[in-house]
Amino acid sequence: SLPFIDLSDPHVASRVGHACTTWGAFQITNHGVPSRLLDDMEFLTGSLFRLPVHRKLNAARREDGISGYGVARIASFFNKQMWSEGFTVVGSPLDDFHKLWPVHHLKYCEIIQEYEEHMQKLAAKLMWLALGSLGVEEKDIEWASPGSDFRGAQAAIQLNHYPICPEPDRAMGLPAHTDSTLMTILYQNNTAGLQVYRDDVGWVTVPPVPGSLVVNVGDLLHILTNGMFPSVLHRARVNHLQSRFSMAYLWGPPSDLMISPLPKLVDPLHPPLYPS
Ligand code: AKG
Repeated sequence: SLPFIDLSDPHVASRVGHACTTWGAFQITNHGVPSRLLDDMEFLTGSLFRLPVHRKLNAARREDGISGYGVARIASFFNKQMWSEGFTVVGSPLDDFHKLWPVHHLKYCEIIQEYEEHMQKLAAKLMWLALGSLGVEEKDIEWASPGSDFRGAQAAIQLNHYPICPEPDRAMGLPAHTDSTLMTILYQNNTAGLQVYRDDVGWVTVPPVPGSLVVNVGDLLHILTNGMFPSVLHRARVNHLQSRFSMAYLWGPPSDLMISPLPKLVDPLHPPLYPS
């Protein structure tokens, strides 16, 4: 099954490195994100998707928009029906949230902001654990600043809702895809649905463990590590008993930065798999 890593484990760096190399994904506990905040996020997500459709459409994603209500952005890559609805937050959700909840929007903005702050720190920490396991240091990454932060990193929060589906075997919540991020940190509520793929074992369900988070290697980290870390193929299944929510923190580099294999991870035995 997918590696389950306690971030307070003294061998955490090698565990994260091993999970990134073998699966491109893992689950974490003791990650420092308060469970009260995860509950708040779940509450926010539930309240959002339970709004009447006409209210949700007030905050609909415009055709070229990256934020707002509508099918997940990745949807445009797929020509398949998806049994889900999504809402993407990029930057301040104030305008959209005001349209959704004319009265309570400020409270929800605060929750999102607090979540974003925790996720940003956690993403940087996981990134250093993962890259550190390959011997990569701060000086090897131009956009890393002292103190281990990543300058100008871009993030989005993708909220997903998978309603009860009468014929779950004939539908998919989200079809198989890899994330185009550096890293994705996902919180799933207590309904199973997420599956990850590995060639030798096929599709594996990632069981929801209360309070834990799932971390996925995205395409850009795959490129940055010159293929050392695979970006994990994953999908979300639906079921006929319970609806399901998930909250993905999509984390990437500054949007104008070109990502190529780190010179440190390129040598005659490991020629660059991608152009620099
Ligand atoms: C995504 O938002 O890209 C996901 O893959 C979500 C997966 C899930 O809902 O478990």
